Amino acid sequence: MAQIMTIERHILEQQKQFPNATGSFTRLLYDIALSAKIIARETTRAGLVGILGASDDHNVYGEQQQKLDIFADQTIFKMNDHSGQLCAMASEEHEDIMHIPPYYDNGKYVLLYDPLDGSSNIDVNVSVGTIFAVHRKISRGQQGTLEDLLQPGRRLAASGYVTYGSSTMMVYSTGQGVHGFTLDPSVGEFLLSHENIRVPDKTTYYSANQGNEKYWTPGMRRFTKWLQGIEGEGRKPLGHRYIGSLVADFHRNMLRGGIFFYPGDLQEPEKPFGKMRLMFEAQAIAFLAEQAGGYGSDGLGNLLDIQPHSLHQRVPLIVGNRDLVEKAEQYIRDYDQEWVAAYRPFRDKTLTTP
Ligand code: AHM
Ligand code: MG
Repeated sequence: MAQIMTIERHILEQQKQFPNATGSFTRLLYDIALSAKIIARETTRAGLVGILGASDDHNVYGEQQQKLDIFADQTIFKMNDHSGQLCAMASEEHEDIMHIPPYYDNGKYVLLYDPLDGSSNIDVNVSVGTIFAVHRKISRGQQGTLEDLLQPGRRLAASGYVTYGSSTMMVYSTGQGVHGFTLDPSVGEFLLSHENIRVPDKTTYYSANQGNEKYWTPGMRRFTKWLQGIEGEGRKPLGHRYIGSLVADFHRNMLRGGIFFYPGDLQEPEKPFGKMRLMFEAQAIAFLAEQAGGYGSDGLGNLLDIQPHSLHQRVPLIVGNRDLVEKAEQYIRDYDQEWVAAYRPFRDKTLTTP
């Protein structure tokens, strides 16, 4: 029988490589994994709510019914606010920084998360995910600040995601490769199933909401034709796959090779940056991509080098095999000067805190 490695043991083994590690980081990742199990329990029951659930807004356990994204958001906060590892959190569901309640200890990390990404897919039984990113505290005071949260992706201590699909998987990186764990519901543990994931050289899929093509820039439209083998050197077309759940789309492409993009556009000239959020989606995903041998870009350069200026800042996201992402950058350079001129000021804006 092959050796069974739980996520907890795996994190501990990885931390052994840092002689000064106090175990704080290990506990933090373990608490995130525990939150994921609780969220998975609810997402797998989602379709039953109409049958079992409670017209009076209470579920079968007598608990108040909540929308799943709110439930996921509160679960992650509550699992992590009292552990002593964090000094602040930020969530896609909240406008502002979330401080640790005064009666709990502050720790040396901050956590950013998108509790249930792609949650519109829940009602139709399609995969959703949780995305998380961990930065080290850099400010001096006891409490965490925006300065701690708004660090470039290059400095991430860890990032990862959980995909609630045909099975629940947690995938994370602490900068030592990307590792995937599948939840075995019979024992309630995440078990190592995908060690040291590498993006394969052979590319299989491209993923984008092609319904938006008419809004895309000339460069991105031509790039798409290139992916389809219509434009350029007549390459074999890639298959098109799009779930509309970033975690699931990225996960598939990381395992099979390919590219995901949600580009910026000029549909509304004052919003040239697309849909994805830098701090809750793009940074974490770009970090994982790079750790797996791929690359994440906003079309102008490496997403991990962008200095963030606000929590809900949006960015174009182009991520996957490096050669494909660099090809997209080349098309943008060659054909999208107008868009670049509109987008660059948003990218280069600086943080202004009181
Ligand atoms: P959300 O954070 O509001 O759930 O939106 C993010 C999701 C991603 O998971 C997905 O890649 C994208 O939005 C899909 O957007 P669209 O429906 O425009 O294709
Ligand atoms: Mg989201």
